[in-house]
Amino acid sequence: MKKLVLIVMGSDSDYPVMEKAVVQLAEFGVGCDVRVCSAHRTPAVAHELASGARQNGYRVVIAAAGMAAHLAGVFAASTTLPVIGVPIASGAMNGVDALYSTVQMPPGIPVATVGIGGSKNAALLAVEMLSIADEGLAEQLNDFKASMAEAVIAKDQKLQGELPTE
Ligand code: RP5
Repeated sequence: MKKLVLIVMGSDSDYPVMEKAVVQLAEFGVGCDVRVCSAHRTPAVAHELASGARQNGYRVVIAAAGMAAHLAGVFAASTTLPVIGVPIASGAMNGVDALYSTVQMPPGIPVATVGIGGSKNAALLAVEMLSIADEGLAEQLNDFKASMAEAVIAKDQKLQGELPTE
C-alpha cells in the first residue's frame, strides 16, 4: 500500500486519539506513516520531516498535538502539502489551548484544523483531498456517506417505533 499520508504527533501519548485516523485511512485503503516529533522538543526532526514530506511521496500531512500545539503550524511552514491539524485534549485547558494554537495561523500558512480530538474527521478530510485525483476514493466516499445516511434513517425509524403513543 502506497503511503500517501504522513501522521505526526507531538507525543506518543497522542496516539490513542490518532489511532482512529490510522483505522479510518485503512478502511479506505490509504496507507500512512505515523511519527512522533515535537515542534518544541525535537524541532530539527520536525523540520526535516516536513521539508522532505512531498519528496518522500506523501500527499497530505495530519499533525496532532496538545497544549501549546505548534506542530501543525511548524509543518505547514516547511511544506507546500496540505496540513490538517488535530488539537489534542491534554493539560489544564483540555484542548482549548491546542485548538487556538492550531487554528489561528497567520495569513499565508494555512492549517485545516478539525475539532478537538477530531482524528476521524482529519482522516476523512485527507481522503477527500486524495479523492480529487482518485476516482476510486471518490466512489468509496460516496458509499461511506450513503451508509451513514442509512444508519441515521434506521435510528430514526427505530426511535419512532419506541416512542409512547397517545
Ligand atoms: C504535547 O504535549 C503533545 O502533543 C501532548 O499532547 C502533550 C503532552 O505530551 P507528553 O508529556 O505526554 O509527552 O506536546
